[in-house]
Amino acid sequence: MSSTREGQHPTPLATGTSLNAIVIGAGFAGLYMLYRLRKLGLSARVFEAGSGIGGTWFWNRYPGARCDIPSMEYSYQFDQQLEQEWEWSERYATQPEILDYINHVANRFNLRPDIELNTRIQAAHFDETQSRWKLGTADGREFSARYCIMATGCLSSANLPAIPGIDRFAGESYHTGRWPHEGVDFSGKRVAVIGTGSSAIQSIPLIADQASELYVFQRTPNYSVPAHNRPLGDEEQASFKANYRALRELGFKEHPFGFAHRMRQDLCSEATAEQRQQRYQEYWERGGLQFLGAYADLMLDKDANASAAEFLRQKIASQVDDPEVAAALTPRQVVGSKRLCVDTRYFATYNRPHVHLVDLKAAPIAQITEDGLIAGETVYQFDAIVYATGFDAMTGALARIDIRGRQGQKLADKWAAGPRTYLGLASAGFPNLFFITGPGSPSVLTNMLPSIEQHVNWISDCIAHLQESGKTRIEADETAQETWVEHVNEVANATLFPVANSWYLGANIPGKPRVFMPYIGFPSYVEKCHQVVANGYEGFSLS
Ligand code: NA7
Repeated sequence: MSSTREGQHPTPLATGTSLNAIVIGAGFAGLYMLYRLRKLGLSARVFEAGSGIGGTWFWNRYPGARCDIPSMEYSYQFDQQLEQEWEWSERYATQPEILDYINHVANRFNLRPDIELNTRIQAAHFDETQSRWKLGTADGREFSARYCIMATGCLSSANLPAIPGIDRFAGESYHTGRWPHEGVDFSGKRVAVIGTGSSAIQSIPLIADQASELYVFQRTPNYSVPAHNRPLGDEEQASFKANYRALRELGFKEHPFGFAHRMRQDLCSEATAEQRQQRYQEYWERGGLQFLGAYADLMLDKDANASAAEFLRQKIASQVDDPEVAAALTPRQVVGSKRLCVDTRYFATYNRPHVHLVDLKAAPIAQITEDGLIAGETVYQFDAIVYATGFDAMTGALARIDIRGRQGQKLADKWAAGPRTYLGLASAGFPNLFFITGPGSPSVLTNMLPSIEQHVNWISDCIAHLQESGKTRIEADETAQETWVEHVNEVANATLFPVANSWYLGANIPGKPRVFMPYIGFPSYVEKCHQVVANGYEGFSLS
């Protein structure tokens, strides 16, 4: 289903305008936040740096870009009619289809008139005397608002590595997260892809279909399970829709990562070798991220995880013809400690004669040159470079804004040793500032859509409460925040998630403090948020 009606975005807001709320970012989070603020009867505007809405799905247009969460679950649930009327075409939706859906939502709820595009907010300062946020745009305008809500996304600040000579390359350069809207034709070209995370794994088979030669520069190999993507049948879709309420509920109440199914409870540590093999094979055939749910202890028990890792390593060996290439593609880290990838034809692509894997472990990239790069002693030449080098995750987009709270304290200074939030929603010293899926909340370790909706619901209920009770300020308490940060770490350290150099820890960005950022366990998190409200906004000060 496609939505073609274009709504009208507003003309630039006049400098000096005062509003009830300002939202930064027009992805899934910003759109729903605006919807809820309007329901409260508040004046609000969303500012978006891009020339269109969609956030992550506006920017990530590389070949093969798809969601790794099944389409039927990766959608809003706040409006049951919307939920019923939208039809997804495939098990895993493509980027264009998801963007189409976002545009449909914006039109359906007439959200565009309050979304200003092409506008980057570069400063947000709290005015203590008035209890209001003063926001400044890159084009020099200033506005004020009682509430400032960051809907800036977890994977929105592209990471271009600081490789010497990076500006010298005379050919075409692309980052997967900043892909040209008109697309790129690699036909007959020699192409380099740097990186082998999810974006690379999705795009490499398609780039290989066009390129005359493809060089993949790999620093760390990743595990990947097949997507087994397919068209969604009418019956399958109808049956999911008929059970939407109950299925969504499972995500909130039972599944640790917010998925719409029951998590298995049986343990790998209690299974025989034969049973494990059978179970992994069954999950391999189902495909997708749910592989990590084959047993309840895969992310808790090292030996259990090792058996799943071994299964996946064997699968790489069975897909790749050249044993040396297969060995180089074989990961050694704990499965799931770096995000598990979901692919279509990825490993088999290395069987094509024009696709070459370059293992950077042995010889890192020394420099980019005018027509290629040098890794170790070897000189490579190509016409285009694709940087599939990921993002400054979870805090990168916030760090680009000059955020100052009470007494002029900079958020960047406060978070210098790692982000400090209460529930991932707020930070002490920064009243009336909310983060949607901020660090310290389940966010990237869940299906993002229910996580976003849960946060937006919490924030709007909180604002409604402040309005009704005549209060003008809410601020997280330092002690509640520190206890929460400690708890986030404790929970993570009881699992195998923090053991690799992943972007969950900021380890992909040189100099970024190594702190595990997402909170593990969606249902317990949701319950905690309920309790906080039930106990009169426990851990917050309202005035
Ligand atoms: P990822 O998963 O962060 O992957 C980035 C890849 O780029 C990864 O293989 C990195 O290797 C590699 N990388 C980063 N910097 C360099 C340098 N300097 N040299 C060589 N290789 C480098 O980003 P994606 O965009 O693929 O996926 C992000 C998320 O989006 C994904 O998890 C899904 O949730 C959707 P490393 O592993 O750091 O050694």
